[in-house]
Amino acid sequence: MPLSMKNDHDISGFGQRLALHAASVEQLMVSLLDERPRLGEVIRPPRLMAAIRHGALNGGKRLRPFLVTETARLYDADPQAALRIAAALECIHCYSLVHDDLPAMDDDDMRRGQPTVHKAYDEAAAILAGDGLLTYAFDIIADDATELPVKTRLDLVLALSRASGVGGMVGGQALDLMAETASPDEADIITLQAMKTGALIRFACEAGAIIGNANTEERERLAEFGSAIGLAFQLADDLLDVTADAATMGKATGKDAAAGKATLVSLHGIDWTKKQLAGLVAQAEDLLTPFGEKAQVLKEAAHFIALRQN
Ligand code: GRG
Repeated sequence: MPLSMKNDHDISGFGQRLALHAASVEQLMVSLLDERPRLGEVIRPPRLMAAIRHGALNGGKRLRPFLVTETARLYDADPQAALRIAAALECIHCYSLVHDDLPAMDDDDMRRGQPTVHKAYDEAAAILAGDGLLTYAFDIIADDATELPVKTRLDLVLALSRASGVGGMVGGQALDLMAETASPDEADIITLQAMKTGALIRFACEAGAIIGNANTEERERLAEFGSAIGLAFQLADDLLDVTADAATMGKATGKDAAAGKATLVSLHGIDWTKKQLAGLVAQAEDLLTPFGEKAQVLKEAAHFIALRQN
C-alpha cells in the first residue's frame, strides 16, 4: 500500500516494541560501560566514563540495534550474541552523534533532549568519549563473551569497519561538511547520505545475516533492505528538519536551511519526498518477501522509519 495513502498507518505498536527492545540494549550497555577495568586495561578514568555514559545512555531510539537483533531472528541466531553486536553498533552510532555535535562539526547544544557531551563536560572530553566508544565497539565484537565463531566475529569487524570508516559514515560526514560550501546535485546528495547515515543502517541489517551465517544472496538482500530503509531514514530526517519542532526532536531543527545545505527535500519539496518514501518502503517490503511471515516486524520497522515523528 503506498505510504501517501496511509499516513495514518499505525506505528504506535511498533513504537512500543522498539521501546521494549531499547530497554534490553540499554541494560547491556550499562554493564559494558561501567568503570571496572577489563583484562589488559589499567583503569577506566571515571570522568571519561561519565562523559561516555552521558553520550551513550541517554535515551536514543536504539533503532539500529533493533535491526540487528530482528534480522538475526530471521535465522534463529543466539539472541545474546546478537544483542552484543547490536550494542557495539550503537556505540559507533553514539560516537558519531557526540562528534557530530562538536563545534567543529554541527555545533549543537542539545541531543536527545539533553545538553550535548561537550556542553555537559568539555570539548576534549567529548572527543575522547567518541574515540572511546568507537574503539569499544570492536572490543565488544572481538571479545569471547560474544559467543559466535571467530570467523563470524571477524566478518562483523570487517563489515562494521567498512560501514563506519572512510568509505562509509566518516567519508559521508566529510562529504556533508563540503556540501555546505559546494552545490551538490541530487546524485551527490544520495551518495553522501548513503554513506553518512545509510551505511550503519545497511550494516545493521546485514549483521543479522552475518550472525545467522546466511548465504551470500540473502546477506546481499538484507543489506539492500538496509540501504532502502537507510535512505528512507535520511529522507524522513530531512522532512522532520523542515516540519518538526525542537522539543519533539530533542535537538535543534531547521538547521539544513539555516546552513544553506541542499537536501532532497529542499531540491524537490515535501510532496515529492513523501512519494519517494512510499516507494522506498515498498521496495524494502519486496526485498523481504522470501522471508515470509518471519519478516513482518521488519516491514513494520520500514513503515516506522518513514513515518516517525522524532
Ligand atoms: C562525526 C564521524 C562523524 C559522523 C557523524 C551520522 C552522523 C555522522 C551524524 C549525525 C547527524 C545527523 C543528525 C544525521 C541525521 C540522521 C541521524 C543519524 C539522526 C540521528 O539518529 P537517530 O534518529 O537518533 O536514530 P537516536 O537519538 O534515536 O539514536
